[in-house]
Amino acid sequence: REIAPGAVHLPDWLDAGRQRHLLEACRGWARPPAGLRTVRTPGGGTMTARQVCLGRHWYPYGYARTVVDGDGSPVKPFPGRLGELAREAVTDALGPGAPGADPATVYDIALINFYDAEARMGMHRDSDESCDAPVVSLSLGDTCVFRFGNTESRTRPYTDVELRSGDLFVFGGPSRLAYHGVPKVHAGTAPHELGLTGRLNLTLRASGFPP
Ligand code: MD5
Ligand code: FE
Repeated sequence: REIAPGAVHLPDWLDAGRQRHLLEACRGWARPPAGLRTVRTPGGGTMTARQVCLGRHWYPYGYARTVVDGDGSPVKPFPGRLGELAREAVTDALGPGAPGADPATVYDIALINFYDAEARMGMHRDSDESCDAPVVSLSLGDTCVFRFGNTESRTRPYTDVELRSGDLFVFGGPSRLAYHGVPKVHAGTAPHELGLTGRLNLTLRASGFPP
């Protein structure tokens, strides 16, 4: 389950009840104002996964307090219980002494990506935060192929991992700035009782920004 130094995959970390609960919360956050939006890239393209943010609004390539590229509304607050969930995740994946498991690390941003059957995410690095605490990733719904690469380039070597509903992935240490992407979503593989068509991924991040 250690895919690379600092990159730990814990399959089936959320039980069915916690998955349902988290999905319901995400559906609420996805509603306007400051709800789900299509991300437009500076080159004139659009991202195929649609996104909603809590705490701070991510747009290529920075963070804002309002939905600067959408309805202009203030971003929904980052709920304290997501901070507790992040600490629990880092502790389970990397141990109680790991950076990010301590109360001094403030998790304050959630990015939630909704993928339909055709959605993809190209190889990229997450480098818009000012804090090197681990990123916590939770997956719900359809299984995807997650491509975990290297810190030098978007190309090989990389490792493909299947992320399923309920899986936790924690990216810390030397893996924090690795290239990664989602080349494929396997449509129709979500647990039937969850009631989700497609895939949802929630990432929890510590920005390192002043409050
Ligand atoms: C997803 N999301 O499945 C992925 C999972 C994103 C994003 O990539 O930016 O919203 S989170 C993957 C991630 C985050 C930080 C570091 C690394 C992977 N990594 O070092 O591989 O929607
Ligand atoms: Fe990313």
